Amino acid sequence: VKLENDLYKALDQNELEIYYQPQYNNKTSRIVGVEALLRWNHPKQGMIAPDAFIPIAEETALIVPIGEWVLRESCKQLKAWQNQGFPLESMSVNLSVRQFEQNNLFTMVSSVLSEVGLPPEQLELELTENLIIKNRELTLKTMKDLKGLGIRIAIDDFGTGYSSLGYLKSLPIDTLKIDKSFIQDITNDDDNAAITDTIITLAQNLNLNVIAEGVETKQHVEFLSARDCYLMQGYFFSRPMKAMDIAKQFLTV
Ligand code: G
Ligand code: G
Ligand code: MN
Ligand code: NA
Repeated sequence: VKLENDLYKALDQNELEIYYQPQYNNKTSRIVGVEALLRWNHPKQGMIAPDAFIPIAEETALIVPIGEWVLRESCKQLKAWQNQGFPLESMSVNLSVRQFEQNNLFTMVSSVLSEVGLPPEQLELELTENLIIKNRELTLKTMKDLKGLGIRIAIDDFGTGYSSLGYLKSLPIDTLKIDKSFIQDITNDDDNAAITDTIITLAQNLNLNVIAEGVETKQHVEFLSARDCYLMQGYFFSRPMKAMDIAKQFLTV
């Protein structure tokens, strides 16, 4: 209850902060985009990870104003980096179930994009499989509306949910993000290697982009490269960082 009360004030008191994690194209050795990852700088408890407060934000519906703030701030940040000459092409933003179910989601996203002046195709919204199986009709309609704007849609944590392949095929999806739990063990665990292999092949056959998450070692990079999965995100390349640190580290003038 205490954390919940504090969360009501967090946005107004500027305690929320967005970290950004680079997404690499290992073929061109360039960062193509970043994922926005929310952090809560709690005045007493210090930095709180999203796993500890996103569920509370969902239950209380605070995720709605917080999510809108994340979207606006991250789109503005991408625009700012581009204006500084940093050739990033994409911002990935996580969307939770509660947000996805808001009937003004389309209006909210389109007004943020026009307010910021960001081309819609530079925004990728990450949804989880669990969200898309909740209400099939609403999911399809909402996704089609969003796609109509020109934005891209990624399925996050792919492989950990329960959606069927036939259903996935019917949705306007651009990208599969391979869950980090599969990547973490690919070099020791034959099952995880097989699953990762299968997801990459699935994406390639369905003409979807595929990005591996949780890429931590050179072995991971080699495994993925050998299978032509060249989009990667993980500690091997960079941890999620403050916007300023991203610029310091990667903005070459
Ligand atoms: O950054 P970290 O690895 O701790 O993130 C943990 C989880 O929190 C991830 O599943 C991520 O999708 C989720 N998350 C991070 N930022 C946001 C956000 O802005 N909105 C939502 N809905 N989830 C987020
Ligand atoms: O949105 P999603 O659930 O995919 O969130 C990604 C999470 O994974 C974030 O909490 C981020 O901090 C974390 N993460 C990013 N790269 C790595 C990595 O290489 N290893 C591990 N263990 N976690 C990572
Ligand atoms: Mn994500
Ligand atoms: Na993920």
